[in-house]
Amino acid sequence: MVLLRHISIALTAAVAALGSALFIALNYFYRRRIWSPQAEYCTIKEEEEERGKRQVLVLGLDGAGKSSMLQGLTPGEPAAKRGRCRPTRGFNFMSLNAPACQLDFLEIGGGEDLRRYWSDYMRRTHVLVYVVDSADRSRLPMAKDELHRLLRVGPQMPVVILGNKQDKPNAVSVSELHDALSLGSVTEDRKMFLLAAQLGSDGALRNSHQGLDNIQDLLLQLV
Ligand SMILES: Nc1nc2c(ncn2[C@@H]2O[C@H](COP(=O)(O)OP(=O)(O)OP(=O)(O)O)[C@@H](O)[C@H]2O)c(=O)[nH]1
Ligand SMILES: [Mg+2]
Repeated sequence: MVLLRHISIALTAAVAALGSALFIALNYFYRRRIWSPQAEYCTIKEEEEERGKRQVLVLGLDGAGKSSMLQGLTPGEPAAKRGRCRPTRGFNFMSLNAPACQLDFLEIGGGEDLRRYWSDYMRRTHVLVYVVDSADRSRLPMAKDELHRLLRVGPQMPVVILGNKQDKPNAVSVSELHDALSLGSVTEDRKMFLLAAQLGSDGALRNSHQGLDNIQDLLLQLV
C-alpha cells in the first residue's frame, strides 16, 4: 500500500515536471515564432535608418523590367551589358550613394513562386517601386491584384509605379494604366506616383518624358 502511494507520488511529480518543461518549451517556441522576427525587423530597420540607409523595394511581375531598371541606375555599368537581364530567381541588390543617404534597392523576382515572399519584405522598406510592363496587356489585371495586395500590407508606404516599356507599340498610356491598375481607388493620403518609363537605346532606364535623375530625385524625397 505504502509502495503504491510512493509510486503514485513519483508519477504525479514526473507528470508535473514534464508539463512544466513542455510549457516552457512551447512558450519559448511561440515567442520566437511570433514576436522575435518582428522585433528583429524593427531593430534592423532602426539601425539602418541611423546609418543613413534607406531601402527601396522593387517589385512587379516577371519580365516587367525590374532588373533592367536597377542596371539602368547603376553608375558605370557598361552600356553593352544593360538591358540584357536574365530572370531573377531570388533577389537582386544594388546600392546607390546619394549625398544625403544611401539608397539600398532590393529586387525580388516576379515569378509566380516568388511573389508569395514579396510582402515579407515590406516591413523593412521605406519606398515601394512597382514596375509594370505597359505592353503586357493580358497580365495587367494580375499586376493590379498583386499591387493592391501589397498596398494592403503597407497602408502608409509611399509607392512609385513605373509604367515601363513605353517604347513598345502596343504599350498602354499612363492614363490607361491608371485605370487598369484601379489607382483611383487608392486613398488620397497615400503618397503615390505613376510614371511612364522605358529603356533607352543605351540600355539606361528613363522616365519617358524626363531623365532618370527625376526618378532618383523623387525616391530621395520619399525615403
Ligand atoms: N522594349 C523594352 N524592353 C525592356 C524594357 N525594360 C526591360 N525590357 C526587357 O524586358 C526583359 C525583362 O526585363 P527584366 O529586367 O529581366 O525583368 P524583371 O522584372 O527583372 O523580371 P524577373 O527578374 O523575372 O522578375 C528583358 O529582355 C529587358 O531587356 C523597356 O523599357 N523596353
Ligand atoms: Mg529581375
